[in-house]
Amino acid sequence: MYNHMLDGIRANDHRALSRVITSIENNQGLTDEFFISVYKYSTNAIRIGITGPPGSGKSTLTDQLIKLFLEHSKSVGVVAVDPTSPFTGGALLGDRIRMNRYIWEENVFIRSMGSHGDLGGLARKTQDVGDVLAASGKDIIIYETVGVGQGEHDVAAAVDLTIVVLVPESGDEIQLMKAGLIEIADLFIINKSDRDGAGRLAQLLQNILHTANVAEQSDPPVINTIATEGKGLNELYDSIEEYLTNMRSNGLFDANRLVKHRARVLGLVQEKLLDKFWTSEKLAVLSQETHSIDSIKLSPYEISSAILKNE
Ligand SMILES: Nc1nc2c(ncn2[C@@H]2O[C@H](COP(=O)(O)OP(=O)(O)OP(=O)(O)O)[C@@H](O)[C@H]2O)c(=O)[nH]1
Ligand SMILES: [Mg+2]
Repeated sequence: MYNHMLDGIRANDHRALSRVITSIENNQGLTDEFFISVYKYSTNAIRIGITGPPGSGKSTLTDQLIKLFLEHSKSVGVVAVDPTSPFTGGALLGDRIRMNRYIWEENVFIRSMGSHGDLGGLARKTQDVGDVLAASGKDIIIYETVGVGQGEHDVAAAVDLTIVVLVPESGDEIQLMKAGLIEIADLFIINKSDRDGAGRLAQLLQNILHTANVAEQSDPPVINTIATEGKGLNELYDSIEEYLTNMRSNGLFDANRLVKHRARVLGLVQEKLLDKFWTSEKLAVLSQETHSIDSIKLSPYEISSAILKNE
């Protein structure tokens, strides 16, 4: 059965890809053996994360980037991850509107994934989906995710290059620092630069980045774009290429991948242990010990000890 699925993936059969991704989303009986066989073919793809506030233009930018990658004879897989949405399968409305022109294009595959209320598993699933798309031969995998909370960190942990999208309204220095996006960005975009304040924000950001840069590496580039008009997109494309070339030549590309690889293994081990641990008996103890408001008189330490006593 896995050979059949793997053949479909390797043949870039988009229906097969859809089916496999749905199985991953629903945790439907895919074994380690399957993921191991997919992984073998997945390491050549470059993974790019695009994150930023809701409505900042991530999908419009992704759409424009797809066009540029195609022009450079590169195939693209897109995973639009929305941790706040329970909807999955096919595209979310906004993405569908902007990206459906690629629906018959065999070198582009776009898929949205929601959380299913299961945030923990989402990070793993998006990585698995990335592997599947990579194994289908896509040169570039783009993860689009809303930067609200954990999602952007999960994406940053899974990619070779993280792009943070801001808009002129993204605010002052304190807001930018608080948003926690500074640390994860390899490259900044100030989109909607047709609006007031884009130049000012770019300047402010460059100052912050320069001050924060203690490692004496070059500061992350800040690029102004108007995604709806395609403006600044060539510059963005060139910056992506340049970033990857530099990372490769100074060895950081591989070092970065290795760190992330290790983190992925760690996460997987934790998830497997947890899955194994929470047997129905233990879940029964948990619900027994926490079934009424009186339960809060018992210390969490006491209850957890009771659950862990035979470990
Ligand atoms: N004025 C202006 N509008 C833009 C620009 N880029 C995108 N938009 C518009 O901004 C709106 C949101 O764009 P999206 O690409 O859906 O933004 P997003 O970040 O993917 O949104 P979510 O996925 O919902 O978080 C759309 O109406 C776009 O047409 C821009 O450069 N200038
Ligand atoms: Mg979007």
